[in-house]
Amino acid sequence: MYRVGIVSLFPELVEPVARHGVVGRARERGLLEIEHVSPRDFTSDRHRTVDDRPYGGGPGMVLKYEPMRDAIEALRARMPEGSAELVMSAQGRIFDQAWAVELASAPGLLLVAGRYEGIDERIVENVVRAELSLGDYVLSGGELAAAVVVDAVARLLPGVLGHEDSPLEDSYMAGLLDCPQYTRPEVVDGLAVPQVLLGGDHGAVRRWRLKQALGRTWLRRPQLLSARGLSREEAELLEEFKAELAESGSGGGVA
Ligand code: 9D3
Repeated sequence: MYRVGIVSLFPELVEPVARHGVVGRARERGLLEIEHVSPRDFTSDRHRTVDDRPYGGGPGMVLKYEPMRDAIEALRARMPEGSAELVMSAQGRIFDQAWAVELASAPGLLLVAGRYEGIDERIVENVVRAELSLGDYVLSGGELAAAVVVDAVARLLPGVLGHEDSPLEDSYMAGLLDCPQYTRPEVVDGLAVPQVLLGGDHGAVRRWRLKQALGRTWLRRPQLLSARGLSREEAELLEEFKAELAESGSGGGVA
């Protein structure tokens, strides 16, 4: 059983992800457990104060150290030994699939989500040292980031996805953008499904999909291709893609 613990003032922002879809099913099947702890429950004053004004002045409020520390330590005591611990923060290392795989191999995952202008920096210095960012844009808190990480990690846990859920995620497509997909009808608004997908030649379908995945990755995210490298077959398929693109004379639908 993989354990996720989330420290946050707004568990209701994470809960929908925990209730529905792949993550919800994993919980129902006992493969995953998610627990929320609020720093509000670790205050001692009458107003249950979790935030205060920033030293040095400026707008907004900062989450106080002690309620945050005590919430993290209470949760940590219930997490499996060796669990990963991360503060959600735009100052962190940017999340990617390789990191999701690494997190899924730990026994559990403790995530700290902040609000307002941020968390007292001494939490990062002294309690949970690693920070994770989703990317270079501004959210209004860490809860949605925590939900993204939980979703990405949960689907990697053993037994969570049946093979039927991932027929196009065979390892040969790893590190590439997805190929285009189609379902019925065969023609709609004058647009036909590529002919190769209609015949029963599984080898031809596999090569077409791999070629499209390589071509789209080359067009849209070339740095993914240089990071991954290409097999001989892949290099040939990509050359075919480029030749067909030149022949069709268009940009290939790059957004
Ligand atoms: C530039 C923003 N800051 C101005 C001094 C204020 C601020 C904005 C947003 C402080 C905290 C936040 C909350 N963001 C997160 O908690 C967060 C986040 C993000 O904003 N972007 C990408 N990944 C993440 S992970 C957590």
